[in-house]
Amino acid sequence: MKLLFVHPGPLLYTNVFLRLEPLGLELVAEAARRRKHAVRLIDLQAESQAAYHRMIAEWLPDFIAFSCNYLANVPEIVDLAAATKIILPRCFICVGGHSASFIAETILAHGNGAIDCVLKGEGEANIVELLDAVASDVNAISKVPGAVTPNGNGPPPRFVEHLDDLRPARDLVRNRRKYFLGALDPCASIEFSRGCPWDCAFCSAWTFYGRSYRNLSPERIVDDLASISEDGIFIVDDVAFIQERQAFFIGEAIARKNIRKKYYLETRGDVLLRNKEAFKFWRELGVTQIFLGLEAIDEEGLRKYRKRIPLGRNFEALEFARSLGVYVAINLIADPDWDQERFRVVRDWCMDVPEVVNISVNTPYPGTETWLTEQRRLQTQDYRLFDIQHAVLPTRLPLDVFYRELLDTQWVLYRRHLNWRTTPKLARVLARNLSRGQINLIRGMMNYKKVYNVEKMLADHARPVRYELPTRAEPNATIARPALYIHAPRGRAARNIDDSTEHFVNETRVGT
Ligand code: B12
Ligand code: SF4
Repeated sequence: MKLLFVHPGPLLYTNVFLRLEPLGLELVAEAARRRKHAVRLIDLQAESQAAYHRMIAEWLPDFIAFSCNYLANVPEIVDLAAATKIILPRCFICVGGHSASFIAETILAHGNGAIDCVLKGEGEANIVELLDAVASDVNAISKVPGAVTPNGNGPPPRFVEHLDDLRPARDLVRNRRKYFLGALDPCASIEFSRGCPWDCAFCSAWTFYGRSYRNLSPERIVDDLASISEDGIFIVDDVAFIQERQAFFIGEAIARKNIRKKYYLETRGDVLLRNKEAFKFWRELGVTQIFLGLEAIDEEGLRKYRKRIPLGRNFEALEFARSLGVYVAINLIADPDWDQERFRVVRDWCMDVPEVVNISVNTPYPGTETWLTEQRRLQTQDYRLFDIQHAVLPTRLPLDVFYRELLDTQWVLYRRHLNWRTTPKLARVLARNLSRGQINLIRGMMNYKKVYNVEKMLADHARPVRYELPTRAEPNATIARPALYIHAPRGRAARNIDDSTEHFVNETRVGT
């Protein structure tokens, strides 16, 4: 069959700070290609919808698979599926990915016949069986693990047996130079591990993977890394280097091969402090940027987001990250409940620390525990606003004042850190990128005021809404924790970490 894999268009961030290769979709596409199908991939973060329409009209695919990791992309995917079904009524249309897995039935309903199947969970493990069914036995489609179809649902999705077995189909992406992550321009993505053993209330990374944690082998990682031509590498792991030993194994294998790259990674403050030697080693190997999810700068905030890291430890982690001499970015979560005084305190704090501070807005997502308690408070059910830059919960301040405070804070920070006139290091990086023909970050910076703009944010809220995220109306609706999981939890055995790390996780997690 002719298969087309599609990543939807950019969200707000992508227009300024980063655009990353669709790694998950590349893996699913590779699993399908191994079965000798003709496979193409189009990434609408980097190409236009017109290019998509041209491609389907010329190539006439038999099967189209959309990747829906982000809730905000749901309307775009539903509209594309509907438009495609009119042109290619016999084409089988499937949607998969992180967010689609949590709202599979709803996506089918929005599609109104245009979407034939939502395939939940890890795509590599289940796509092949789906393709076999589509090609030869339509009655088998609804029995494929993870499949949700108008004719019924298959058994729970299966896990990939060995993460080492597949390499992402990086060659299918048409313009790799479009991918960048801040100063790392161009930048490729790589996975060292999958899943997360913690269970933060606002996050669905752990519910998707059933609180499992698996590693890729150092050999597989080095093999993949050696094939990547980009200098910049984004390590997509939710929490990088949870286990010091594993961090050393991978690092030593990379050093032996003499691979030189610049890495960006995301981790937790307590992991950074626990595995200091590993992070020092990785600094030598080329880590240039670390993203720390502090989430809050006060104890009350940390409790609210159920991150059991004492504030003092977080600040200690920050000190340590600074001592590494890497570029540190911090994430804080702005609560819609914030008033002007709270914004002022945060602004002052941000101006006192040398790090780049990223401020996102507290947003409940399906698949999280927060969703269970907060969904009834939503002031909008417009998918497009669920990008953690818009406020979907009621704000204490009038909405326009909230956005003005938020955007003023972001602007102050942006000007301080991303001003090439006052930051000579940045000017050098931009000049170097420019000399190699890489202008993604420069272009993003020029977009800043158009993207982060109060009038535009308010206009986003005023758009007519065609697809609404359904919520449960009962005021005290409770769902048992296991109902949140996409991949069924298999306990300790599914976490490939040593006992001391398991113990450390248990001490720092909050769940039951
Ligand atoms: C890397 C990452 C990013 C990258 C994006 C990479 C990219 N281009 O896809 C960056 C840093 C840009 C990013 C940004 C954001 N992210 Co993000 N991100 C992640 C993260 C940590 C890992 C994703 C990843 O690459 N995993 C590795 C690959 C191999 O897995 P995968 O992509 O999930 O693909 C697998 C399955 O999903 C499935 N699959 C995927 N596509 C398809 C398609 C088909 C047809 C099928 C069958 C299966 C399938 O199979 C794949 C292989 O197993 C996830 C958390 C997580 N663990 O999933 C959050 C996550 C997806 N992000 C999240 C959010 C909120 C965001 C942001 C809105 C805010 C933010 N700052 O984090 C922005 C907006 C994104 C944008 N487009 O502008 C939320 C999603 C919430 C939601 N329900 O919408 C997540 C779940 C994190 C969380 N804390 O809850 N993100
Ligand atoms: S540590 Fe918490 S926020 Fe981070 S990925 Fe794990 S569960 Fe999500």
